[in-house]
Amino acid sequence: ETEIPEDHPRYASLVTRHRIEAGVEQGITSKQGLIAQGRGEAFDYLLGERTIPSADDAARAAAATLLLADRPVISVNGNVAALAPSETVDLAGAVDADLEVNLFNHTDERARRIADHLRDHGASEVKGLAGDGEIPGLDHARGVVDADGIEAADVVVVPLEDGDRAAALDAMGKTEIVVDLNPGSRSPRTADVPIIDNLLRAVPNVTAHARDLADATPAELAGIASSFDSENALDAAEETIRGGSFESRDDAE
Ligand code: PTJ
Repeated sequence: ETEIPEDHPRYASLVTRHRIEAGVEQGITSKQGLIAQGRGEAFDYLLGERTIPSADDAARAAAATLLLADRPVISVNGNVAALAPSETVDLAGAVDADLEVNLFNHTDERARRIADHLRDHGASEVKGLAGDGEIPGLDHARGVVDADGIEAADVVVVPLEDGDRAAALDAMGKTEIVVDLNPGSRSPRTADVPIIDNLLRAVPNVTAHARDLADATPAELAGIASSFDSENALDAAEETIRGGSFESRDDAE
């Protein structure tokens, strides 16, 4: 384990890279996951590596949507498992959602390792190993899910989802919550609730909002969910990226 000094200006970014590397070494994260992380980091840099106000609003809307759901499922891929296993298990507990391993580049081996990894971080049940359901409209390997998991879900959290699958889930009528740092990506553009933020900040933030809303009435939750405007959230993130100046980013490399 490499020691990274906490006062290093790029501490969070270096820890994240280390986790993704370790994920690849443990057979949890795909090599493609390294590339995805690099892409995400570039957008995070442009956003100022912080949760912008519109992303916080989205996290609150996501929490309300999850608390109102009948059968919420959080989809976990190799990047999510490596970066935020405990945080993802905590979110599932806070909103009473199922966890399902769902991989873009599926192998049984990696799916099993991810399920074990989540259990090591406190998950009691992990779905995604049965593969007895499908997302219609995708080729077989990409569309396999659990019949009593994502197939039956009304609300799905798909952090870092591929655009085709986000569209196919949308066509199934799912309410989708997507976490993605790129506001131009197809998956957040398809989502009912796009959270343009780093997964590492977004997942615990949704959990914090869910805890804060634990005593809210269904009417209050519905009000929060319906007043959220996904177009505005995407526009706000894009404006932040386009309008930011490098000088205001105090940790420029
Ligand atoms: O484990 P698998 O097989 O399911 O594969 C997972 C990846 C992520 C490799 C796969 O889904 C993939 O190739 O994704 P893409 O098409 O590269 O898209 C990844 C998206 O996630 C990009 O839009 C990135 O900007 C974004 N992203 C990367 N890291 C983060 C992120 N968004 C939020 N937080 C991050 N840490």
